[in-house]
Amino acid sequence: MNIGITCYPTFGGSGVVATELGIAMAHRGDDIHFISYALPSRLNILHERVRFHEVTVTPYPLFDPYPPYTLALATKMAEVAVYEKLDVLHVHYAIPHAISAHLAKQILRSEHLKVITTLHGTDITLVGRDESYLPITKFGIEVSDGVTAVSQWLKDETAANFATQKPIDVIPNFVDPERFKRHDKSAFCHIFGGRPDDRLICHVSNFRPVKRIMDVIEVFEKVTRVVPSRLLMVGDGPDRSRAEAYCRDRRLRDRVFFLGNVPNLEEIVGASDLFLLPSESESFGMAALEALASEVPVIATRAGGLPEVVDDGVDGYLLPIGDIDGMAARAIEILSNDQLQRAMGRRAREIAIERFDVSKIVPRYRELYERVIAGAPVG
Ligand code: GMT
Repeated sequence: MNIGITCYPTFGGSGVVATELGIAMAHRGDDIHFISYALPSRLNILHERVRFHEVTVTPYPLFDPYPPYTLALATKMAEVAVYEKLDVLHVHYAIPHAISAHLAKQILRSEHLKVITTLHGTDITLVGRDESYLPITKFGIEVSDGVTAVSQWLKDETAANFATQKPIDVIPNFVDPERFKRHDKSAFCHIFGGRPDDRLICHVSNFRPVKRIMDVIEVFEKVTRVVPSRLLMVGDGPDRSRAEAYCRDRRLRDRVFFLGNVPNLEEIVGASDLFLLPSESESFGMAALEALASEVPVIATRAGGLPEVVDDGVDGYLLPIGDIDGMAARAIEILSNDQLQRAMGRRAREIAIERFDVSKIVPRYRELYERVIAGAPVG
């Protein structure tokens, strides 16, 4: 099958899922064409069946300050669809990608090309709910030939907030357990100036307000008073400066490390003893799944789709949003009991493999493509 994939190429869960999906499908024999304004950040392999098509927006004084990316993307999608004989355009994140894909179909007047839209979360819960985007998001969903959501929670939110009857397939995110697995932590304790038995706590996100990274720091502050530990903050984004300033003021700089968007994410996550994800909302929580697959228990909030990923009391704990004391108490409970930490970690990996192994989830997308192409009912 010839498949076009469009996503946001920068760091972020939807781009990660789109890229990993494309790579996995190429390994299974499909031809994959990524179409975006930059090379997706996780697209770091050379594969004969993977191509990248860059979208450039021709500058023109009248376009300042709003260059029409949506239109340039639609034009590139139509061009690639013709020359590469695409069967499917699979867009990740509804806005503006679903609209560009619909336009590409219109440009080509094509019945052959099918558009699949995968909803990831903030495209529905934040951006899509904004009045200025709601009607166009709803339109993008309704004109797609197939729609998927990464959790049941997101499917329900979409139906409720957009008052749409559009059938939506729930296909959860996935993880490659060969890549995300336990790693030796001894080297990391040394790098971060700790002792070998110090605990490593990890957080990975885009440091946007929805991630509540100040909660991560406050939980850590309480934990480190009881259990000697280091906090590894992976990622970057708008709340980083505030969090770093707080750590400087509270003299936490020797224990909290802001690492940025590291290339060796799996080593850092896999060397950690605990993962914190205290988000306000999370349609799925890809970072939590990668931690679980790496045998790292997760403490997260009971928000959005997180209960579909983390089993409360089994491979981590779920607490109310903003419950710093509760999260700190659970973190101390796990980190001061080796046996509990290891048992939760082992169960975490088993569950991640049972439910979210790449080899189980990717075929579900492939089946959806086939159903849509055959004109069979979806959802
Ligand atoms: O987490 C973000 O803010 C980035 C966002 C994205 O679209 O890149 O992530 C969303 O999609 C991920 C992949 O499906 C999910 O794992 C995240 O839970 C979801 N983020 C939110 O719902 C806040």
